[in-house]
This record gives sequence, C-alpha cells and structure tokens, in this order.
Amino acid sequence: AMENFKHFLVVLSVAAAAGLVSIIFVLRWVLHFREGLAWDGGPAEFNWHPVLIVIGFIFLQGTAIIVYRIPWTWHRSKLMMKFIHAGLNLLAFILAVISMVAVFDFHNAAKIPNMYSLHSWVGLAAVILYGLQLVLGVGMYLMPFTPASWRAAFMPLHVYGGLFLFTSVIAVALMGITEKLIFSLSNPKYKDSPPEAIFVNVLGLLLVVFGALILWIATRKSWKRPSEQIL
Ligand code: ASC
Repeated sequence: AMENFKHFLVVLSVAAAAGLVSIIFVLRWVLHFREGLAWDGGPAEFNWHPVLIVIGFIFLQGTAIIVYRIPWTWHRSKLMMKFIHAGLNLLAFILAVISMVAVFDFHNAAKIPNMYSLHSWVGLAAVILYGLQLVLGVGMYLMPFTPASWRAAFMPLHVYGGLFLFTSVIAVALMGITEKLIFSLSNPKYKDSPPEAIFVNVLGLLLVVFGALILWIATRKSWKRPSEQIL
C-alpha cells in the first residue's frame, strides 16, 4: 500500500510539473514571442485563445479528471469531491468559450474567415460535447432524485466520454499549435526552425506528456478512491 502511494506521488508530481510548465510555456509564447495579451480585436486578443485553452481545457480538465484519485482528499465526503470535479469542469468550459470568443472577435476584425479548418471543426465539436457531458454529469450525479440505477448505467459512458474529450482536446491543441506556427512564422519560416518554433514544439510535447500521465492516473484501478475500487 505504501509502495502504491509512492508510485502515485511520483506520477502525480511529474504530471503537475508538465501541466504547470505548459502554462508557463504558453504564457512565454504569447508574451515573449508574440504580441502579448489584450482585448482589442487584434492579435493580442487572439493570444487569449491558446492561453485559456492550456489553463482551462487542458490543465483544469486534467485536474478535474483525477481529483477523486488524490489520497489526502479521501477523508472528504464524496459529494464535496463531486462539487470540486464539476466546478473545475465548469470553469474549464467557461474558459474554453471565452477563448473561442477571442478567436471569432479577432477573425471578424481582421476579416479572416471562421470555422474553415479541421482544428476549428474538431475543436468546436469538443466544446459542444463537453457542454453536453457537463449537463448530463450534473443531471445524473448531482441531482439527488436521479435513480441509482440510472447513475450506474450511465457511468461507463461518463468515464469514457470524459477521457475521450480530454484526449481529443489535446489532439486539437496540437493541430492549433501547428497551424499557428505555419501561419505566423515567416522569415525565418517554421521549416527553418527558428527559436519560437523549437520552443512551441516543446510546448506541444509537454501537453502530450501531461495527457499521457493524466490518462495513466485515471486508469489505474489500485489508485481509485477506496470505496470506488469495487466498481
Ligand atoms: C454516483 C456516484 C457514483 C456512481 C455510482 C453508480 O452518484 O457517486 O460513484 O453514481 O453510484 O455507478
């Protein structure tokens, strides 16, 4: 049991480090290499998009997924942990919506078309399905009158849906990063590997590592909340 706990701590620490360094990297990307952050219809408004996605849709969603696995929360009530899980996911959803408003605003001001790229199609689908997952999750697991049989029947879909959406969001972020580097690097171009290209490629790698570790933590049966290991 002690060995199990130590392994959990190591993986959680590396995941937290990868997540926090990703946030530092996306901030350095927009503040040092790009136009900074502002809400003015210009490129600095677009820059809220990657920043809010990495903080909300990736880091907070990843944290929400593994909150039930944290041993020092196991003395808290299940209901309290459900509120934290739902609250983090709600915050992630709100930040994802704001991050999309920043893109549409910037596109419209600069007369760039909306919703033509694969990044935008899969990304919008992910935000819509995430909203659906949130509404169904609250309805199923936070409404006191929902029958236990419905909760149990829906749980495999809720778990699968959550892991699928989290994985999809990371894939969509990698497409967005690639797009942005191809669009914005000129002289030297992306293919010439300027410092920004290398730096942002590393950001993409960090997002993959964070995703891989969250999925690992979420799928270890022996790391589940004790009352849940029987399920
Ligand atoms: C809940 C809850 C669970 C599931 C389970 C059904 O509301 O806290 O762990 O539903 O009871 O699988």
